[in-house]
Amino acid sequence: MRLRIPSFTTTLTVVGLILACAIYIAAHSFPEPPGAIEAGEETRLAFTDTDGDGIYDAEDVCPNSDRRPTVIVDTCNSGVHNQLLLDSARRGCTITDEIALCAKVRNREQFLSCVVQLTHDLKKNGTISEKDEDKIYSCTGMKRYDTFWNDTF
Ligand SMILES: [Ca+2]
Repeated sequence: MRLRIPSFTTTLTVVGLILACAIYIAAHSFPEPPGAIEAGEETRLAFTDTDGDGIYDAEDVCPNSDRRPTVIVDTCNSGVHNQLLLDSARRGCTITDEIALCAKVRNREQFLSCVVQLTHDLKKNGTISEKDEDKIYSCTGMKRYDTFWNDTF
């Protein structure tokens, strides 16, 4: 019996068919995960500014900012200008957004500590003055530091 060696063209065709099958199976084995962003959706997000603060949603840490003109702490109007923050961690958030974020903690102690940290940062980078800080503290029921630890807890 003679062993017949397949021609180069036959080998190439068989390899091609196997490759085509492998590609077809691979393409259909991994369905798109639910909630994946379609290309068109990505483009829409990139150029959408839901809260109209001038920062596109894709780059906005707070795409639905509270843009009322003054800083509101719960129902208290501090009278402090509710500025839009532009540093990378808070880009597109307002001061009111940040205070609302502070409120998402377990207890009042954590809330006040978060507000103190926030106003410290804002005062340090020149966004608010010490007077502004006092007005925000006043809305939280908190007094300046020396009395803060004694009166609040
Ligand atoms: Ca925003």
